[in-house]
Amino acid sequence: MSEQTLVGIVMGSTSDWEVMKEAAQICKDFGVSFEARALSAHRTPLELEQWMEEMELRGCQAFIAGAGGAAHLAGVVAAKTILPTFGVPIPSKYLKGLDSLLAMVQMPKGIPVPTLGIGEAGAANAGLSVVAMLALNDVGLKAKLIAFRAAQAEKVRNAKLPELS
Ligand code: RP5
Repeated sequence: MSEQTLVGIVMGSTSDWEVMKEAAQICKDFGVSFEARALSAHRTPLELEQWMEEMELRGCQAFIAGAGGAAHLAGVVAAKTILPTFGVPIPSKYLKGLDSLLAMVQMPKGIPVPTLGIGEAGAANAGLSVVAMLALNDVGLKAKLIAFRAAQAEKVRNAKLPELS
């Protein structure tokens, strides 16, 4: 069997990659194996299902799904698996991602989609949420997450505000 791939990152379109690459970058930085694909709930529903099945066979532990507009992708992914599925609302052309956010976060009771903020910060935080989840059973990953937090705190402590002119 091929090596385990812990995280499946899926987005509705290649146009979502600029945002979703933030989630992939977090996985990469923490040494968490992932596969990222552009697969749509409405354009390629069969391929989405096949990929998800394959990911589960490869030992996937969580999905991150990003989509824009009537962003049903995360809900569809969550419906097809019991693995945790995190949603990332992608900024949309006319409603700036508010449509994507509401479509994801307002899932009816029973099939949750823990939803992050709109855009890059949401994508990065989805990655960090998955890292935190995996760190529950991985001491090495836990240490990396603690170090990441400490480095962030140190940056704030050392920050200097600009002088007044
Ligand atoms: C959604 O429609 C995608 O997630 C993307 O955010 C949006 C626009 O897709 P493209 O027209 O750029 O392919 O399905």
